[in-house]
Amino acid sequence: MEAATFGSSQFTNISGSMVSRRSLLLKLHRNSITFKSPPKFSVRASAVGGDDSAVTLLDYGAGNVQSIRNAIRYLGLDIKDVETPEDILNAKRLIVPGVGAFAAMMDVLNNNGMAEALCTYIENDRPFLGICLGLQLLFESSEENGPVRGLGLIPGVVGRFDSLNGCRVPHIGWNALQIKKDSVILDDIANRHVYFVHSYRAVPSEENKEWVSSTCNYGIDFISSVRRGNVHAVQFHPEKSGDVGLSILRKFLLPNSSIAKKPLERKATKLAKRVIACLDVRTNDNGDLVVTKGDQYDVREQTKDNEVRNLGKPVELAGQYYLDGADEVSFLNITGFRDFPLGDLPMLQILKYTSENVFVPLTVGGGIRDFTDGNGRYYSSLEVASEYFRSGADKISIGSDAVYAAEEYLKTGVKTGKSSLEQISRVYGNQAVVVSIDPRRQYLTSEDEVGFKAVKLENLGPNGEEYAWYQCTVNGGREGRPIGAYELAKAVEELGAGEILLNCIDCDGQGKGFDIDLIKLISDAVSIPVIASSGAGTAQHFSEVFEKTNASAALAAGIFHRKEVPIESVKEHLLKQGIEVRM
Ligand code: 1PR
Repeated sequence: MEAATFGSSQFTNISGSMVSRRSLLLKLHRNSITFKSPPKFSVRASAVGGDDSAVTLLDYGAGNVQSIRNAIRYLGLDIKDVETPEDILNAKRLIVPGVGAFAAMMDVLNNNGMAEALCTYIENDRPFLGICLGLQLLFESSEENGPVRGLGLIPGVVGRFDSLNGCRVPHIGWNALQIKKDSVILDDIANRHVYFVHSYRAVPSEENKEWVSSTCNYGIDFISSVRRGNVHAVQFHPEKSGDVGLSILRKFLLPNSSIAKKPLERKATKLAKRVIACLDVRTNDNGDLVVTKGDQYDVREQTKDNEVRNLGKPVELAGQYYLDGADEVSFLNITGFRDFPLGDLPMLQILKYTSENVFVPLTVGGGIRDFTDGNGRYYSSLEVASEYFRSGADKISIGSDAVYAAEEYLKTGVKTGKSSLEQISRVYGNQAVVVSIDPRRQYLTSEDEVGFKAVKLENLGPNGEEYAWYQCTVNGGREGRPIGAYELAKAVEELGAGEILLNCIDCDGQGKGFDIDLIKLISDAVSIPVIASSGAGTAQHFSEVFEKTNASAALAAGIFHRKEVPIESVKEHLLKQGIEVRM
């Protein structure tokens, strides 16, 4: 089926009649909605190429677009960044990736005359691919910090997912598409999982149905892609959707290239549980950055020399886990709390090299906080995080600094907006901020012995204790703090965390299974996704954590590094247990 093209500036409006874009925009200007002015935002506008091998990229400067750059280069194409509206009008193929906040993006596009150029480019049916916010901007408006007006090319308002219907927000992970019409770039994708990370979505309606090429279900059916003629936009991230995503990009960028089809064994039907490989990274005594792994956070060998355990090279291992089917890869710079991360250039290089070949989400953590160096130069945590994003990270993870921020918040009841967590999630969106919790079990004989939330244990403590609370620690487990994991998780959700990485010092490296009591406690307490971590020793431990708790993902380190249980076997086991995973 060939989709209709639109060489003229005719659009279907909310009531179903055809109007010109200009009159639709005028209507929006006059209608009763009060649109908030988008906040001011400092911009780095970048631009595209004139020759056929170059792709024009609109980087409006508010988010991490390194991943899409890497994917385009991986496919053998050059990138020319948009610097002026004319660059948009002259583009042969234009990609508008979008991460960050809707208002900030529209502010930039409106102030630079890019919005008008984009409308003209799209009206002329020129090859366009919008990604995530790049899809949302086509709609009339978004409720994100708004309402804020969009380009108004597609009828509909972008609204927030509702966590009240049992779905965790943000929607993070690999979900399945229902193809609604021939979309050219999505051929063969119907049965495969693709990677989403967003809190806002547009919904299909009578008014926009001629645009909708696929939907996805997450509590409700929302629009996962649109297509009209040469204009495409997707809510998911093809640049982070592994080989499936690369084939989507290839079809858009190189429409005449032939693509080898991977035989399909299983059909994707819903949001998959994620399996994450984690690499704890630190400098060893020879000064090399290595992947290490501790037992209850002790990463030194029990030998005379007491050296840091060396389990391999970070870039190589991450690349291998990608090929093995890891749904995400996390790097934790475990001595980041005492070193200055921006002085840690090897870590930034690891991210840079890894992201050139690994097309699933990359998270990096360790040492994200405000910092003043030896010369008195102050770096905000936002600068530190931005450097990680520029080097290829998709999410950053905050440990110690989030504990201090939560303690302060619980003490004063005031959100200052100044913590690293708040600053980074405000600019990059909460889906880009993970809080990593390092709790240690503290046994109790009765539930109300301390002022922190306690759980009744499945297995009694060493002295027959029936209860425990989970004390948060900082600096890699070295210091216990007066706050429980439950209290911390709820506080950081309010402060803007998009996801929780839930470690457990008692279980770390033990291979005896995840701490089900802890993971159940936290995953029931918050409505953001929770990643279960620490203690995986067998594939069965993964099915146990997904069957007994509401964890969205499970992470392991030691068993993958020591090649005891391959990622593929974990996934095959989960499938046999009826748990949906990405294959
Ligand atoms: O506090 O913001 O600088 O962040 C430091 C980060 O480094 C935190 O995320 C913290 O969890 C991590 N970290 C600090 N010290 C250690 C250590 O091991 N000495 N690693 C450490 C934490 C936990 C997981 C591990 C799982 C799975 N390691 O990363 O990978 O427990 O292991 P397993 O499957 O082998 O059981 P900041």
